[in-house]
Amino acid sequence: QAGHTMKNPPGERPLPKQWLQVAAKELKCSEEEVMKKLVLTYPEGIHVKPIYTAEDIDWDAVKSQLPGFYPFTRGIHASMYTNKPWTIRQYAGFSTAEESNRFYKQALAAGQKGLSVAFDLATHRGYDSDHPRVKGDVGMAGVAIDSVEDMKLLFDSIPLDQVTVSMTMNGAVLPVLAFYIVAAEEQGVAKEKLSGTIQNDILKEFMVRNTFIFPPQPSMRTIGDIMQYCAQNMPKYNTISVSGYHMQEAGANAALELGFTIADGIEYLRTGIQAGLSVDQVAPRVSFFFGIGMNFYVEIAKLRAARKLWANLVKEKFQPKNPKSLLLRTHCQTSGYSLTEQEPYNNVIRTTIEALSAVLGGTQSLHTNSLDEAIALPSAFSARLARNTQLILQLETGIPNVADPWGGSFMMEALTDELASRAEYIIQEVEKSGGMAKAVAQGWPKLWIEESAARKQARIDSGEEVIVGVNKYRLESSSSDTDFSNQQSEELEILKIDAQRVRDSQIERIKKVKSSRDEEKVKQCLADLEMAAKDTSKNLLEASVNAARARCTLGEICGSLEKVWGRHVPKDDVVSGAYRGSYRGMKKDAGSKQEGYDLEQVIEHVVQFEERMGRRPRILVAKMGQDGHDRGAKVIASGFADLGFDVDIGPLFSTPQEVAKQAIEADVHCIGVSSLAAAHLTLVPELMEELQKQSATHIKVIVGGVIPYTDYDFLKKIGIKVICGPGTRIPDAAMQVLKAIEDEPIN
Ligand code: SCD
Repeated sequence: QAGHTMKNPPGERPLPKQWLQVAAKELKCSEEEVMKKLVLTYPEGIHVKPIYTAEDIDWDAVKSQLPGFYPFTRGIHASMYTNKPWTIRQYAGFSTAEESNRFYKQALAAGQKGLSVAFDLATHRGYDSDHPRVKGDVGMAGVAIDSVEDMKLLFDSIPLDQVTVSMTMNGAVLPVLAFYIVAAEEQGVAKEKLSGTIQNDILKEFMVRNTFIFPPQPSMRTIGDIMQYCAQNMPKYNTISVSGYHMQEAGANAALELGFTIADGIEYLRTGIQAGLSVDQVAPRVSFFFGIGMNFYVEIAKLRAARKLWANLVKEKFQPKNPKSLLLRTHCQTSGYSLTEQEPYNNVIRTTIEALSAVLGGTQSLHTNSLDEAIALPSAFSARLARNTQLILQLETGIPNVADPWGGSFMMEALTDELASRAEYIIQEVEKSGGMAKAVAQGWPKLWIEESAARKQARIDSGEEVIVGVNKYRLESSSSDTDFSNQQSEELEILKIDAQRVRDSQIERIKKVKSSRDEEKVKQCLADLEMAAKDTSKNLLEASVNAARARCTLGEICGSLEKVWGRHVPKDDVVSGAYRGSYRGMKKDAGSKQEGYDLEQVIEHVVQFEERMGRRPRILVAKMGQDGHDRGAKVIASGFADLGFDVDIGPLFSTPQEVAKQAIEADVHCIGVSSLAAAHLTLVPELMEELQKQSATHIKVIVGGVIPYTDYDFLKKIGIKVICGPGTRIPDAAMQVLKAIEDEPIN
């Protein structure tokens, strides 16, 4: 896929002869062996050499580049952080609007500069908190917002003309942005004064994040309408945050993340232009969002390459007049995927290093993850530590005192060019498909990312890619069970949300809102919305703002649009062969965990199982509730399929009853529930009850994902046979499943 090779790319240019001779002596081997040992191949297909020289770069081009100058490789501002540091913008939200508001005010008082709202999954998917499909999701992975009244509470005593707010919302973007505009209006802040960002990036939702509601076409029209409305009414507002972050979280390597994200950006410029705007009305308000993982140099190079690519492509394709149209402004977030459940304090170190990459890469705004995010929602302690990571970088290290300190480094400049060239190849492939909307509809970008994820998992499971404390130098388990619990994780204070209490209080407020509004007005606004959904000459955001003022709820607004557009149902394919193809056999060097199962052992067991039982072990990989994070589910599905399992993958957003029905109909041996959005305590017991009701307790249930240790006992008591936390190797998980199916003791 991304294996495109540049004409003699830097990584393939020969190493200096005199250096090779000395290195061969140091390594006590031949010069060829030096190359074999020290030249590495990264997942992006880039060969990384042990040293770089002036031969690897175009020195004449590099030496004249300055921060603040086209093509902005070195940064979008001339002075960068020497004048103004990046914005510390922590993504947060949980439970009710009141509780999140309290948290935001404390964060601002403790040094945070901008806000970033995490909404719960019910809100993302356009359901009010009283909807039966969202029983387990209300207030769990973000704050519950049902109407403008919730939004007003969320920003109570926070001046929206001074604090910039980012809202991560894509599916239910119309009601949420409308609630925000009306909440500001009722706070006395005119919409012209609002600055901030709405994520509004639906293409990556269809590709990887899955919190869409409507089909692609009306979703793209919505984006055009939002751009149009904001160009007229909210000139300082960023209408989109084109997001690569979720692609990286879903398993994309840096080249894929960069290529697809820039291609998405181009598609959105076209969307704005189609909505009747000029490129200079759209492009300066388009912002970006990248994930920052552990490959230190590559992540810095990625941000430098992103700016250069964007400036070049926008110039070439759209010929803007406003120089601001060429600037790629970005937010970054450290990688959630890189965090481990085992020895969670190591996560502070990982996050610090990733934050450093983002800053050295010249980000405008940054979120640093909390150390406990692989286990549960961040606690007050871990959130403070995460914020302090940025404050220390800004105030204690001297790092902001120099703009683009990596500029002119042979290695960094070569890596920047090579990554840009690989991303450019991907962008060309997208353009050949007719642009990103068409490519996404064809489905291949999603498959490329899933393949990249399966390969990464295989590299981790075989020990080729090291994760300290997980697949190397792992602490001994504190107990004899297989859950690999360890003391550090157990000691962490964990933020618990009382789902029932939050849902009850939201339902109360919905009732109150509905009992005090003008029903005639509500009916009229909802009818107008339906009309706007049909008539493309009407502006959808304008109709939504009117509906928000009349106290229509989020569910009602989305419901009116759904009547016209329907709900999008995703198609699911499982990648095959990538996991097995990338698994190189278990490393058995010092520190490696040697007691896990190797791939061939598990395949052998599966074959024996089939001989004994007359059919292969069959598993249904299920996602329940509104949790669309399906990297784990997809990786398990393709990994298990490569091991010989018969794998069914259930539709996203299923209810426990639907999962039980599908499992019984497909006559599976086992259901593997993947839960990353904290709803397992509500949804898993419901699934167990349903299996009991249907006399299907012979179907074993295993649970994987973000499950706090404190929940293990409860889950085991209700009959969960195996719990696989983050960091569980696929061969080990598969063996546990086989044993559970055969009622053998699991050790
Ligand atoms: C900055 N400024 C400078 C300057 N540096 N002026 C002169 N000299 C310098 N050196 C100016 C800018 O031009 C701007 O002014 C102002 O200072 C603010 O700076 P900014 O750089 O625009 O910073 P900010 O306001 O923070 O905006 C950053 C973005 C914005 C543009 C990137 O879109 C943003 O905040 N994005 C955040 C997105 C986010 O938080 N997403 C969370 C996603 P002017 O305004 O006058 O130009 C979470 C998520 O999805 C999690 C995963 C999941 O849920 O699945």
